[in-house]
Amino acid sequence: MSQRRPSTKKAEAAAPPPSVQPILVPRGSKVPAQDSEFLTTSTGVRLHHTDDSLKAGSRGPTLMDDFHLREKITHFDHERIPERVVHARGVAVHGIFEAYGNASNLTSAGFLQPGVVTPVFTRFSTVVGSRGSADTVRDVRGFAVKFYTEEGNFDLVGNNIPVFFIRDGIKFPDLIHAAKPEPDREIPQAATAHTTFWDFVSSIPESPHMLMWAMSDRAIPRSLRMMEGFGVHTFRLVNEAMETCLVKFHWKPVLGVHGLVWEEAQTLAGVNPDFHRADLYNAIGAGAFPEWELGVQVMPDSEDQFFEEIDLLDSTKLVPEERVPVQRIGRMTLNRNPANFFAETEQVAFHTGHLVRGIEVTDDPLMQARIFSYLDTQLTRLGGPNFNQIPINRPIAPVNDNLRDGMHQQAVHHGRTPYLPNGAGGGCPVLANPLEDGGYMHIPRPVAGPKTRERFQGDDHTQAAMFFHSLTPVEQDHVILAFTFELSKVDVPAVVDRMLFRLAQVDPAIAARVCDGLGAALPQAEKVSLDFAPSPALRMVKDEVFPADGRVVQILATDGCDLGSVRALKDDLIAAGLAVHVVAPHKGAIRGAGRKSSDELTVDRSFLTACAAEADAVIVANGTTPLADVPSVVTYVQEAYRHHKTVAAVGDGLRVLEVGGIPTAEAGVLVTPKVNKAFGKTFVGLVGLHRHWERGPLALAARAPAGASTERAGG
Ligand code: HDE
Repeated sequence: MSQRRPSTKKAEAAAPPPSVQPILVPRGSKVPAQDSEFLTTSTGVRLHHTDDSLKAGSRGPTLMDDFHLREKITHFDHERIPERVVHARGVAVHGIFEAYGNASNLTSAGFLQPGVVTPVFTRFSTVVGSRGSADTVRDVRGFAVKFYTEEGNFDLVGNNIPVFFIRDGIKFPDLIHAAKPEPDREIPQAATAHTTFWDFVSSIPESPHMLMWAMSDRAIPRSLRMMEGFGVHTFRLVNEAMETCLVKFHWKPVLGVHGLVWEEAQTLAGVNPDFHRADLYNAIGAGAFPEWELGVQVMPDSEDQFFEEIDLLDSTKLVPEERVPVQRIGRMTLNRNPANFFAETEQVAFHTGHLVRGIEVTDDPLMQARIFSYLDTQLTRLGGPNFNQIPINRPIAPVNDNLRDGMHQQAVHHGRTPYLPNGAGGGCPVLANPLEDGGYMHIPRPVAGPKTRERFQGDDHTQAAMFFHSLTPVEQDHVILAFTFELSKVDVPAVVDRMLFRLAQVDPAIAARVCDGLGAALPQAEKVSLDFAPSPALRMVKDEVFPADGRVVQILATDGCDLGSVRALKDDLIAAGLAVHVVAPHKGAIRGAGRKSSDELTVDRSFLTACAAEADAVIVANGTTPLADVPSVVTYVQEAYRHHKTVAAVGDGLRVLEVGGIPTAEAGVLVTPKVNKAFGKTFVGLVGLHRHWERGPLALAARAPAGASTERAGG
C-alpha cells in the first residue's frame, strides 16, 4: 500500500465571506491560526482518524496512549471560562468611530480630533441574568465601547440608563447579591421581580431615581440599536493647554429610543430568547448599520464639582439636557459581526481604567470602585494578568510595558532589562513627555479631607419625581404597571410597605397608583418635594418618524392569495431597508390564486414558528382568508394590534382584520385595495413611528377590543 507523503504545501486560504473578517490584530503580530489543510493535534501532528478511540480490539478497553483522544477530551473539558459576574449575557459587534473634531478644544485625546477614524468593539448586555438567559428581560442594558485609538485603548463602559442604584461602590456586591437569583433555590433567573431585590433597594435611600428608570420602558428595549447610552459618571477632560472641564458622555441612537410592550417582552423571552442578539446580527448582516452620535454635556470644573445644585460626583443624579445641552462630537457606526463569539465577545475585557490622555475619571466613589474592579475581575475570568494580549483586547498602539511572564504569556520578550531605570538596556523603554510625546499625565488637583467612611447626602427624591413627570402618560402607565408587577412578586409584606413608603416620599400620587394595583394602603411619608422643571428629553415616546432600517415586517399569506402583490410589497419594503418575512400556514411554498396556478412563493416562516411579537408590523396579503383551520392569522393580527404595532391589509385581506375585531379607522391601521408606491411609503412612515400609543393603554384582554380606547398618549 503506497503511503501519501506529507505535503509541505500550505492550504490555499479561502477568502472569508464579507461578514466574517479577521479579528482586529496589531500590525505585525501573529495570531495562532487554524491554517493546516489537514486535521491536526494542537501541536500540528496530522491525524488520519478521529471517529473512534484507540482500543485493544474493536470491543476492548480504550488505551492510554491514545494521545489524540486525551487531548480532544481534555480540551473540551476546559472550553468554558467563568461567565461575567454581572453583564454575563451580551452581544458585541465591530465598528468605527469618526470624530467631528469639535471637542478638540476640550480634550487632547487624539481620537477626538477632527476627522480621526477609530476602530471600535461595542458590547451590549443585560446585568442580572446568566450567560444563557433571555434577551428581553426587564433590566438595565450595558453599553460598553472599546476604542482602539492610536494612543492606546479607551473603554467607555456605560449603561442605557444615565443614573445608578447606589452612590458608593462598596454597596455593589450587596446590590448584585440581592438582584441575582435567590441563593437557596436559584430562582428567579434574570429578573428583579423578587423579594431580595426589593428588600435591598427599598433600604437604600438613593435608589428611587434609578428604580423609576428601571421600571420604565428603557429596561425593555425594542432593539439594542434603539437605545441611548450613558457614561453615567462625570468625567474630566483635559486639553493641550491643561485646561479641564467636567463632562457626561451620551450616545444618541439615529434610530431613536424605543421599547417593547411588557407582554411582548415576556412572550419573546420564551419564543425567541435571542431576540436582541439576532436583531443586531441580522441588521448588520443586511447592511442596516446602526449608528449613534457621541455627545457631551460640558460643565465647568469647579472646586466642589457641583453644577448648580447637582452634585456631579453623585451617580444617582443626571444633568437635564434642557439645562446643559448635549454637544455631538462624533459618530459610531457598527458595521461588522464578529467571526467568533468566544474569541471576541466573550473574551473582550472592558476596564474603566483603560483611559487615554485627555480623559480622566472623577472622584465619584462608584467610579473609584469600578477602577479597581474591572482589572481585578479579568484575572479570574480570563485566567491571569495577560488578558490584554488576547487578540480582541490588543491595542493598535505600540506596546512596551515591561510587564513579564504570568499565565498565558504570548510574547517572547527579548533583552534582559525589563525594569526602569536601567543603564544596561540603554534606558529603554523611555518615558513619554506629556506635551511632546503624548505621555498620560494625571492633572494635578488638590485632594484633602479627614479619613472617613461616609456617604455624602443628597436629595434622593426630586429627580425621581422629575423623571416620572417628564414622561408621556403612556410611559407613566407602564412605570406604574412595572412597579405593581414587581412588588406583586415580593413575598415579605414589610418589604412592599417599605418600598411604597419610598415611593410616597417621591410623590404620593405615584405611590397611590401602585397601592391601587396591590390593594395596599398608602403610607404617609414625611418628605415630599415636587419642585422641578420637567425634562422632555427624558421621554421615549416622541412625535417623530424615525428611520425604519432593519425593522421587521411579516406578510401573512395563505395558499390562493395574490402572490404578485406580495412580491411587489416585499420588493418595495426591502428597498426601503426593512426585513420582510412571508408567514403562512405551512413551510415550503404557497400557491397563487386559481386551482391550476403554478405560481409559487417561498414561505419564510410558518405560523408554528413565527410570532407577532417578533415583528414591528404585520400586513395581511390580498386573498388571505380567515379560514377555520387557520385561526393563527386572526390571533396574529390581534396580537400585533394589541401591542400598538402597524397593522395593514391589502384587498380582501381586510376580512381578516374584521374577523379579528380590529377597527380600521384606528391609528396605525392601514387598508389598501392594492399595493402601490403610496401605500409602501405611508406604511414605512407608520413603522418609523414605532408604535401607535393612541390606541390607549395596553388591552390585556386576549381579544382585540372592537372599540379600543382612543385616549391619546400625550406629550
Ligand atoms: Fe460594572 N462591572 N460595576 N457597571 N459593568 C462589570 O466587569 C462594577 C457599573 C458595566 O460588556 C464587571 O468585565 C462595580 C456602573 C458594563 O464586558 C465588573 C460597580 C455601570 C459591564 C463590574 C459597577 C457599569 C460591566 C463584570 C460599582 C454603568 C459589562 C465583568 C462600583 C456606568 C462590560 C467585567 C462588558 C461589567 C463591576 C457599576 C457598566 C465585576 C464594582 C455604574 C456595561 O468588574
